[in-house]
Amino acid sequence: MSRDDDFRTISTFRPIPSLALATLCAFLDKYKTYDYSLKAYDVNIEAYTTPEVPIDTSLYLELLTDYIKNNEYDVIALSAMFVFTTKWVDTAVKLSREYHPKAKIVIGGGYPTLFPERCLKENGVDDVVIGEGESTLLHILNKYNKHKDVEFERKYPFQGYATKNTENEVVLVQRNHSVDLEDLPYPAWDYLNVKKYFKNSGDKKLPIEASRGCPYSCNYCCTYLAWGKSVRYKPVENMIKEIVEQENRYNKPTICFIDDNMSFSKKWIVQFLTQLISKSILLDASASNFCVKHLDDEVIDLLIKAGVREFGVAVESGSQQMQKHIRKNVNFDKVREVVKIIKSKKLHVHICWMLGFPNETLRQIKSTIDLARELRAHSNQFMTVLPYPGTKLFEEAKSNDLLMSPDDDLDKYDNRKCDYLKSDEWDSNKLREMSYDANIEINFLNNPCLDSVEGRDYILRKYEDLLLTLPDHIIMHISVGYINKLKNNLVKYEKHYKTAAGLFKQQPLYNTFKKYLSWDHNIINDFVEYLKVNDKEIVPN
Ligand code: B12
Repeated sequence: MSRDDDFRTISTFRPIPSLALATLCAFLDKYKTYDYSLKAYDVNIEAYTTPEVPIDTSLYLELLTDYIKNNEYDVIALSAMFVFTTKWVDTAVKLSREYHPKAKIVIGGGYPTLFPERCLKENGVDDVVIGEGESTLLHILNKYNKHKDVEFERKYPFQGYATKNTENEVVLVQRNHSVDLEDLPYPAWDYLNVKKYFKNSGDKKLPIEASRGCPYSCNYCCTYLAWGKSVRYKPVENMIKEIVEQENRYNKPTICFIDDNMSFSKKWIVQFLTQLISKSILLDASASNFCVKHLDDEVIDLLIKAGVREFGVAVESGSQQMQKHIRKNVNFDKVREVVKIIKSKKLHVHICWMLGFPNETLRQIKSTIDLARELRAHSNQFMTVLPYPGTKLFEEAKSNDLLMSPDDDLDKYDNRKCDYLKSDEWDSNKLREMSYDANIEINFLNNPCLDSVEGRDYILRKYEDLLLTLPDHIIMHISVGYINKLKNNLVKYEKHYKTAAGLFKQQPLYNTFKKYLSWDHNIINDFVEYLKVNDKEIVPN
């Protein structure tokens, strides 16, 4: 785990296998009419070393060097999801030019979709795929091989890319069609080292997509640039077959639906879930990114019956004004209704929140925390706003001179840091403190799971898992100790309270966690009492 000065910003990045790679390989295998062989390599999943800990990103350089050096190829196709992967694109391009000077380099994914010119001019790739990649990649490979496939071109015109002409000028070709999701073969997971990922990460997650596209215009999101604004679905039968195939091949993996808005079409989701249930296919699934506008009693019921045990809704702000400003326009009464339904059915609800929008006032940030406090979801993610380059929010911040650093340094736009925006009312320290305080209070000290025996057992398992990733999280140790005490498991109670007391000796941990000992909460009071009775002093070394 990379340890920076501040415990609160430790990276817990745990990627899952790349659906882009599996989907692209499957598509090429199915539609290519020129013979070439394919290999895929997912640096993220190769960088897992031990179960339960986040990936070791310091291995990227070694992994990329070994792979590029030791493989022969004519074309290397890079997938770069985030803008801050730009430095790794540079590395891969440099290595490829060094070891395979004749090989072509093509790139696709979120970063090139937003910055095609930059990829050509600064990263030095040969061709860029903008947005949906399947058909365009096939066209580019046909171009490199001087191969013509008239039938394929008729079905999917060669569009959605950027390249350089003979004068070295950038040429952009817009896309005015989308891939028919009915044409997508099942992702070719065999190309990736999925079993090694299961073993090394201790996770068993595989992503799956049912749809592409989102009709909304939330100003912090730019997913519509890749997928368009209309929502397209895979046919229900194909989804079911894909799930069955994955379940059989990988012995019931945890299926993660990655759709931006899976329940947008009530007709589709009801059909899909009803068929799953009627075929007795019980998922072990998580589903994120639901929009409360498209959740109701019937859909939630079906999700539970199909095996979805935990799912996330994105509310983002508790200020109605801010909801309007970010163009999310969620109605809080609808949020309250949905959370109530989910909780009444004993389903775990996770809510995503964003703190620190451009020009957001402290009062508005507090309204967000107040709404989270009121809703008492089982878990909440309080993220400070990352003005993602390419979004309207980024443009707004830039034109209002609110960006902290020059926008051409995409490396800086990593998540978890808070130093992006200027404000008269808050700075990055204040924001980090507010979001961490909200996290400690709402996720730990007032977690609704604490109210019942089953709830406590459930959260105990979660915390024990999380402690493998964050072994120095003092409040988590105190919470685990407290729950064990309620369960009359006194050995474990002592062990975790003792560990918590010991961890306070480390200055950075003391700086982060000491303040919470003055908060008036059952869990804290019990721990403070333990310190008193055992004559333990909290002083850093
Ligand atoms: C799964 C996921 C993650 C996973 C990471 C992925 C993984 N492998 O583990 C996790 C949960 C860790 C994650 C984290 C984050 N994520 Co995320 N995530 C997604 C999500 C939900 C699905 C991605 C996916 O698999 N899509 C399906 C595949 C098929 O699509 P694809 O990857 O885009 O690939 C297609 C094309 O891009 C292209 N393509 C891709 N690669 C290549 C390569 C070549 C050669 C070619 C030709 C084409 C090509 O073709 C593919 C098929 O059409 C997307 C939303 C979405 N619906 O896409 C957000 C999304 C990618 N995430 C986003 C963000 C902002 C983040 C965070 C920064 C959030 C935060 N503030 O913390 C973090 C950053 C993590 C980090 N590194 O620190 C944004 C990215 C914005 C952008 N680039 O436009 C998205 C779009 C969500 C959104 N709506 O804003 N994320």
